[in-house]
Amino acid sequence: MAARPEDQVSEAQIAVHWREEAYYSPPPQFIAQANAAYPDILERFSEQRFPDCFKEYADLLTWDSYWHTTLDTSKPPFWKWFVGGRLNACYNCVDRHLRTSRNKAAIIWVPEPESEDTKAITYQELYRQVNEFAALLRDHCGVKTGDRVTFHLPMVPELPVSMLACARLGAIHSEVFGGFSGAACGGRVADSQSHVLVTMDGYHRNGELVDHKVKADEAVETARELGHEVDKVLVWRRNPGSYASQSPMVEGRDVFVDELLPDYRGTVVEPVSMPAEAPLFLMYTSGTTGRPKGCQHSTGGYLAYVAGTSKYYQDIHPEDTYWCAADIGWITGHSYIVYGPLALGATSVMYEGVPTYPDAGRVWRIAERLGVNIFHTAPTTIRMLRKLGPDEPNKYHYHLKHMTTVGEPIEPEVWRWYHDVAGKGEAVVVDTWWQTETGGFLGSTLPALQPMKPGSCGPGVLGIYPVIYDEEGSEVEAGSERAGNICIRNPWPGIFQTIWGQPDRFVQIYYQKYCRNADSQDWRDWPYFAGDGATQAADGYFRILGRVDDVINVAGHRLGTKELESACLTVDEIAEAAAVPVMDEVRGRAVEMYVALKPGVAPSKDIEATVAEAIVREIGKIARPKHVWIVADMPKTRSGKIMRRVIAGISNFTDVGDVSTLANPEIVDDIRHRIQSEK
Ligand code: 6R9
Repeated sequence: MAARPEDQVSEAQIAVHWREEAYYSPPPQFIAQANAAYPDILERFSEQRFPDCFKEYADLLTWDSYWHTTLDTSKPPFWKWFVGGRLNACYNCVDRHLRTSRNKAAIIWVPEPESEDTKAITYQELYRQVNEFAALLRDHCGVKTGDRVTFHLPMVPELPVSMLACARLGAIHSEVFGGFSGAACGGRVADSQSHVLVTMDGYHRNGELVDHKVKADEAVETARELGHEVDKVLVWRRNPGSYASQSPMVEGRDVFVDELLPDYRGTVVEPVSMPAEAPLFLMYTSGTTGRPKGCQHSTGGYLAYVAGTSKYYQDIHPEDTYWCAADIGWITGHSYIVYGPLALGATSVMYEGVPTYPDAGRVWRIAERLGVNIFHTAPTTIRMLRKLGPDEPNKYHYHLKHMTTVGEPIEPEVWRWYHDVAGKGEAVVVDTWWQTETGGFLGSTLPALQPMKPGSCGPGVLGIYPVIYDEEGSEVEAGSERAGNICIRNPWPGIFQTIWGQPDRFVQIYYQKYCRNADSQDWRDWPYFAGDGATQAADGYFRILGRVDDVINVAGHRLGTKELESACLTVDEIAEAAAVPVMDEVRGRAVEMYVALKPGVAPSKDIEATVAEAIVREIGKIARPKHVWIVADMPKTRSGKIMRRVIAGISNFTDVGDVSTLANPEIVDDIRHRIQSEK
């Protein structure tokens, strides 16, 4: 990637630079029981021990045959881990725990209506369900090893069951976040060439029973427009026997899973022994162009990495009740609700609905009732709970030993509420920085060994060696207060393998910018470019400032400016559109859309509303803009590129920089007056 183009918008540009240098120590009770309690672990993962240090993570798994090469770098940057090794991810997450933990809860599911019973699914029960669904996928749908299967499932136990069933067959699952629109799902179905789509009729959220199956129909339609046919739509029912959707079942295409499953009762499907480098799943994320990127994760390296980081960073022990309150539709849920905890044989809690319905005490009530002692969530949830129910935690009797935050920068004052009030001052807090692409954590404190510093994620995690480069590729020194692009110097087992079907784009986006020698097979010449701005303090701790590319992180969800803009352009009246990030008290950042109308079209509130609706239709509710501004024109370069960075500056009342080289500098003041009078 070339130096940042002028027309790119950057979250780091609007980041608030807090200077927080206070340290917090982990409570002694935590240290006494921690999985990583002795500093020798830092030695075991020192740079001199790379890449063999990661064998320690791989040894947490059960292998059908061992690898002969820990890291193969012969085709950079397509790294291969544990080459020659074979294993099955489902076997590792389910079967192997039966011997000791058959009757232990693997998953505890809390449905949204509080009147509905919480469900505990034992490892034995999970084994049965996964086998039966795997048999159905194989025998009814013809799913084979290597096929892709798309899920558009909400937070129900059927989602991990479906994931593990695919893993059992060696099929590649691709879960699309349930809140995404049918159109967004269809685009991903077509990109991954999935012939089977797994969905659910409906689910509970915020007091409503949401009709979800209708989105599957849209998804199939969108995929068809893109030239791809879906053969089968498998519909789980939220309440077997009754149907929660208005959408008609399509003869020959749609089937109710609960009607077919009895045919497979008791069927056992042999787990397929997969090469370590076989893809386990795809997870789509937004990029700098309209086309989402299907991040392809491996079986052996990924599973080893999430098992290892779950053990040392989440500090999961067999007796813990661990709750990661993320959605499985995001990488956090894949790695730290399903694969990491289950690989360790832990009990993983998942819930339906939202943290604030029926009230802001819900989360703490669940923690009390289930005896949750490890809790994982995102700053956006913490901000919301702090705003809506600042004293709620005091009303409930629960004791957390460990809390995590992930997904966005957390402000020091929000961190303190999380630590002091939500955690009652008893828990260690880890701020984990990482990405869909990276499979697992990149930056965090090792909870018993490294003190916490609010607002900083900490140093690189075990075996990860981050560095900050400036635009020219020179290292930015720790303690210099200068911001730059955070990169990772070395490969690690959890790193994604490629962008599905777009290997050139993979190299270009993540490695080209700082590659020192394209002919080199030495990993040292291929730093990973994360796309985040960061600073590093003198103590080595990193502070993440936000994305430096055209990605806006709203409430921890990545949205591409190009996706938002092309959604706007589906509205007839719109000639041009620009999406920019603005600071938001609860969601961290929000999106504002700037649109210019086609000649002769008069501005109106109706058009603003239509634009917002178009975005919800094309992407999903999470992308709904905070504001749609209709402007006379966009600030543009002489070559006609929209200067989003200038608009973001105006919108956030920050410096817009030198605008004298614009083709239309007068528009800057014009837009500024407009915004200032209305904001
Ligand atoms: C796991 C996940 C990745 C982007 C990432 C960065 C931001 C994630 C963060 C954080 C500050 C943290 N991010 N964790 N920023 N502090 N602890 O969130 O993946 O959805 O792909 O988002 O989120 O900007 O580049 P993903």
